[in-house]
Amino acid sequence: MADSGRESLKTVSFTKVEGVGVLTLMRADALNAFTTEMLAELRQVLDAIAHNKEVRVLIVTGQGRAFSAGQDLKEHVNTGGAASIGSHLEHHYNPVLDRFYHLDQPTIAAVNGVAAGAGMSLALAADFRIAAESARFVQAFVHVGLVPDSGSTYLLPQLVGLSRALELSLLGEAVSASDALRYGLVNRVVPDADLMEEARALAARLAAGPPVAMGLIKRGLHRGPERGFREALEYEAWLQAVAARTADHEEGVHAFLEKRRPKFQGR
Ligand code: T3D
Repeated sequence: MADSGRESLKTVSFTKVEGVGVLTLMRADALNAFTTEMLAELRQVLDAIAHNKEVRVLIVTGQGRAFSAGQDLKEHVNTGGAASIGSHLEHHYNPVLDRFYHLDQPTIAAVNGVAAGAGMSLALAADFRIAAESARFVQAFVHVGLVPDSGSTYLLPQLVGLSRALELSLLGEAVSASDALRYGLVNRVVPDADLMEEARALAARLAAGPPVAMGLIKRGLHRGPERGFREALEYEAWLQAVAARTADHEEGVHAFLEKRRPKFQGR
């Protein structure tokens, strides 16, 4: 993969080292705002990653001083796209967010700067968020007369609670990295200069984990809140049956008994 077609990518870049993929939004001049072209390239790369077991963990970050400013509002003005925003979301944003959120691999948003609108939604859809001290989070939608999209209505209340989600969405105020940590929006805040090093260190830990079980853990926790307790118990039993059939489960048990670190193979 994921390297396939890489040479033709213009608005994002993808690299992979020792099982850790790094997907970088590359429109620094426009604060990495999403254009239709960028969304298509994100979809292309994420589709490839989803089928590439060599990518054990994915880090998403932005080039320059922003993570992403959300939809490129200049593209809307230039193309008159505002008339069909619903359809634009369905065809261009939703497949990207859906793919990213449902990747079996653990994902980390390394939020290097401002994350606004759908840019914030993308960060929320990651499994981990590490924020640089200078990062900010803005539910900017309300400022342009729109509603939160790209998964924010689903993910934001889960992360910060309904009351805070309403406050952030209705006021659209920028949330500092330290407040984001206090609200439970991010997992940790690190000095700007250390962001990628910290993200890679976390990714390396995750890359050593059992990939099949981690994918199943994500499925269980994603679906848990949508199910009643009885259904959750049944789903857990099904997920556990799948995990228990893997060689990695056997390896984990042997490693424990032999008092050594497990070496997981992803099968
Ligand atoms: O399908 C659909 O289309 C609907 C999907 C909607 C999803 C959405 O994401 S809607 C929300 C869109 N995003 C926004 O409304 C955010 C707009 N930007 C801002 O509020 C601020 O720029 C930021 C809070 C992100 C950063 O503020 P600051 O002070 O650090 O930077 P700035 O000076 O405002 O912006 C710097 C430049 O980036 C500036 O260009 P210039 O004047 O230097 O030529 C600015 O216009 C440009 N820029 C920032 N955000 C966008 C943008 N250009 C295009 N689109 C943007 N979203």
